Amino acid sequence: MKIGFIALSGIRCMDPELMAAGLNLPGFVERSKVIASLPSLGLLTLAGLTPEEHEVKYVEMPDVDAPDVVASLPGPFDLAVISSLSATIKDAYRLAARYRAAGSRVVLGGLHVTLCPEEAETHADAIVVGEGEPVWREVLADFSLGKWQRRYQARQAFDLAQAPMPRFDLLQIERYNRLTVQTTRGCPWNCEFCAASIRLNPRFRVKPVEKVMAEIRRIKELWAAPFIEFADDNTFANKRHGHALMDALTGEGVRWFTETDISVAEDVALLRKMRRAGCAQILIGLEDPGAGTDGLELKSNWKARQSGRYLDAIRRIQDEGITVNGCFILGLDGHTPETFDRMWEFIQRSELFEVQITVLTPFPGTPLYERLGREGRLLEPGAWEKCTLFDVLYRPAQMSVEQLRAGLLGLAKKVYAKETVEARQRKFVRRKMEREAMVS
Ligand code: B12
Repeated sequence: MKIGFIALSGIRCMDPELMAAGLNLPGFVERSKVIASLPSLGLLTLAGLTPEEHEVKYVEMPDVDAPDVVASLPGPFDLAVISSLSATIKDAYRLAARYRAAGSRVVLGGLHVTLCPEEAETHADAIVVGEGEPVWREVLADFSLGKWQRRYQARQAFDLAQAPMPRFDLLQIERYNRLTVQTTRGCPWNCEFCAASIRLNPRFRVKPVEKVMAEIRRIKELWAAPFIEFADDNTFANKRHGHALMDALTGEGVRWFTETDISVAEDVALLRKMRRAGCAQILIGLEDPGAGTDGLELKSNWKARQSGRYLDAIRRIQDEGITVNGCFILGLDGHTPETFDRMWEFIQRSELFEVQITVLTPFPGTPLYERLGREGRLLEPGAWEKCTLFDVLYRPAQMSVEQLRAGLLGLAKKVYAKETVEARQRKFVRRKMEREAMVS
């Protein structure tokens, strides 16, 4: 078969005022420029599992309604394979309809399809719920024979020791300024709002270090000194794996960025290894530096138990020369119109190198979505295109929707003002120089 792996790329925000304020991704235009071009690792992974008898192509599609796409769909393909996030699912459905009208079969999978399978099923020949690897060869074999199921779903969590090599070679490498590699899947915590890989499968797993290194070396064959983003939810949740990974990465000449939790601050030896192994920055979901985190993490209220230590933990990480991108969520149930000033004061005191502020987002299929639904607080159920982390989709507990929007915008203008950003970054550099002077 001729198979097209189609990624709906780019970033989204539906609120024009926020968009104009440059809030269209983690709050800062620079990072949005950097990461907006990341490829779909899910599709590259499935391409890596696709038997050689098939002809495969990877297509990035930033705008499914662009005149050139409408005039001439990339292809023709016997099978169009489309990945889904909530914000772009309606684009995916329109595209699927066009491919089907043109005679291609369409398979849909990914996070949104997993969270809303009944809806997705009406837009495709087949859907895959959950992780793709365990069922992908069966899907292809069935389509090759012309007899497939409407829905495929893995029975158990995929063993990352069996992970295929993603087909990085299908990419036009020069289009990208970083590439993704996955080192872990899932997260040991269960935050009410989380719409990432714990929704594909709740089990936290690590990929064997030698597999990760093989992927990195494969990338280096295509791009000598790459910048890598680990497509993980919590890279250092398993400290033993983290240490082993850092030992293996040291000396590879790779710079990288990742997401993890605040517990890295407790392991200074790991932080030192991370720095030596090329860590450029870590992103940490702090969510709120105070009482706002209460009840957020559903297993053991872990985040609420950490939040009192944030200042010290940030200092400890940054003192090891690793910059922290601290992420805060606005609109939690404990938040009032006064919260924005409290956040601002904390951000200033924290000396965080980078900051990301987003609005609480009820992604479908999350415990948060269920709860807000039960409480009658969802404003536009089904407006998946607004699941961008910047658009307000629910009625906050202690303020109006407009107060939340205005508070987000006001805080963003302060946090991302050129002089504030520069001052934050200067502080990091100054402290680094002071430390180095003390050592020498
Ligand atoms: C890298 C990344 C991006 C990249 C690349 C996105 C892409 N095309 O994959 C970029 C920067 C473009 C991006 C953009 C956005 N992102 Co993003 N991103 C991530 C990140 C950090 C990693 C995703 C990843 O690579 N996972 C690893 C791969 C292997 O997993 P996977 O893609 O899910 O694929 C597996 C399965 O889902 C399945 N599968 C996937 N697709 C298909 C298709 C078929 C046919 C089949 C059979 C199986 C299958 O098989 C794969 C292997 O098991 C996650 C957060 C995280 N830490 O996970 C957020 C995340 C996915 N992003 C998110 C969001 C909100 C966005 C944006 C809306 C932000 C914005 N405001 O613009 C945009 C929308 C992009 C778009 N155009 O659709 C949310 C999505 C939540 C949701 N349920 O929808 C996440 C979870 C972050 C969060 N804070 O919640 N993102």
